[in-house]
Amino acid sequence: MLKKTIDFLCAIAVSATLSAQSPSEPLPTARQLRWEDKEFFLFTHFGPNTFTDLEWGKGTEKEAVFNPTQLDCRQWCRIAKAAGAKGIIITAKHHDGFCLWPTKYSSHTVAQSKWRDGKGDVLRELSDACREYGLEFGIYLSPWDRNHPKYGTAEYNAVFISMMKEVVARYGPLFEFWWDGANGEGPNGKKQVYDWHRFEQTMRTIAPNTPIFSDIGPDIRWVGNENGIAGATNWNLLDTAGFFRGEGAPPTDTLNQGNVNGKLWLPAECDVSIRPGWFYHQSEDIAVKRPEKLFDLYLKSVGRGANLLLNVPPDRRGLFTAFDSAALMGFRQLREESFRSSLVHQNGTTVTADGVTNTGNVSDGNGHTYITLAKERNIDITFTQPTLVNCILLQEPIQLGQRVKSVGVEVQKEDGTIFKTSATTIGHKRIITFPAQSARSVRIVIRDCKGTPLIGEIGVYLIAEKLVE
Ligand code: FUL
Ligand code: CA
Repeated sequence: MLKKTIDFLCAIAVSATLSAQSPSEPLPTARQLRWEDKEFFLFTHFGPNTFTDLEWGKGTEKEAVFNPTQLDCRQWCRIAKAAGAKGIIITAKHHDGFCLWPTKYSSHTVAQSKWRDGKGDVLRELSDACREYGLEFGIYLSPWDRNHPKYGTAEYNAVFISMMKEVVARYGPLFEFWWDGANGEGPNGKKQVYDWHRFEQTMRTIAPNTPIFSDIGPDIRWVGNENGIAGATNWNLLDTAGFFRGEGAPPTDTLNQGNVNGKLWLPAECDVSIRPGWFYHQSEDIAVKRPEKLFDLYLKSVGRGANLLLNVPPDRRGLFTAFDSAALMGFRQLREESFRSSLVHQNGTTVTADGVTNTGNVSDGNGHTYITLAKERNIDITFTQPTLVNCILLQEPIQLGQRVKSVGVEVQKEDGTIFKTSATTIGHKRIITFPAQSARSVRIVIRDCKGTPLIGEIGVYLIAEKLVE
């Protein structure tokens, strides 16, 4: 509770320095705000499945199967960094129970494998490499464990807690901790009754700044699918009362869209793999998603106010393949080319809104500085000459809550007619694309909003036609 209060006060302090606008609750904590600004990071699934060609290992695999021949986490980081990802989250332990670090609490780990004579530690290597490359480091730890002898008994909860403590102490600080909702049977044929309450308390005590992901948070929610697609309407708000992780989770469309009047701030994370599977399978080398597909997912995740967690699995060498790396570089290039320069910065372009004097706040590249639309709810971007546009980027200053329910875009065309399109929520970011129009001006109209509309950023772009739906 004390922690919640402190986080709340931090969020208020951030907003107070920017303006005296009153917040629209619920608000993100400082822990969530930091996370939301990261937007795009990598997931990586690695373990015995990489070598057995499975997606869900049985837990009976011999430790010797785990034997990458050229493991190099610095190679993963170089590629992640070059792709513009802000961090990497790794499956420290997947459902098969194999631990990528030499834990004291299991005998099914890298220490029992032949890899580096049992002296290897993937988490050590990756966390060090992330720090070296200026990337964030995060951990996925599956509660479901098909190997651990204690799984399916009350004692397993203490094992899981010890593992969490161990990885946080050894490899932290972590920018995200990932709890998978899957809960199947273990070696004794029983399902575990997870002590989520203790798990949560433990994490809050040992890693108060680390946001936790699960179906229903407490900090980050699942988006309801594994396709990387957030709802076209996406509230950072959710009601979780009466729901649980796993089978008792809210309906997937609720997770996908959030609740307009939800009581908790719970932003969505879109987890999706660059390949059909989560783990590496050679047969899927030909099915790596193309840069255009990744860009489309970016529009449907980050461009709908969620974050994108893109899985890139290392192969049996322990390296990202050239297929994945090429796709990531192409993806980076498409984002860069598209969003390099906003036409709002084009010479002579003006931004006007009735009663607003600080319109520079919507084009300073900082989503947290904003303008207040206290009178008219229109913002006009006027060019000195007809300008081709097909993409609008909007942001709300979410430190003061999420407000906009409906937004219109009206392009005053060179021929005097008006092209209209619209979207619903904005939140952290909204990217709207449409067929290119020759514009004299663009009007943003806030049609429906909870309280006074606040707009943090407006970007206007002409992106490659093949990227526009
Ligand atoms: C799911 C797991 O069952 C998959 O194997 C994968 O790890 C995915 C990210 O989460 O619940
Ligand atoms: Ca701004």
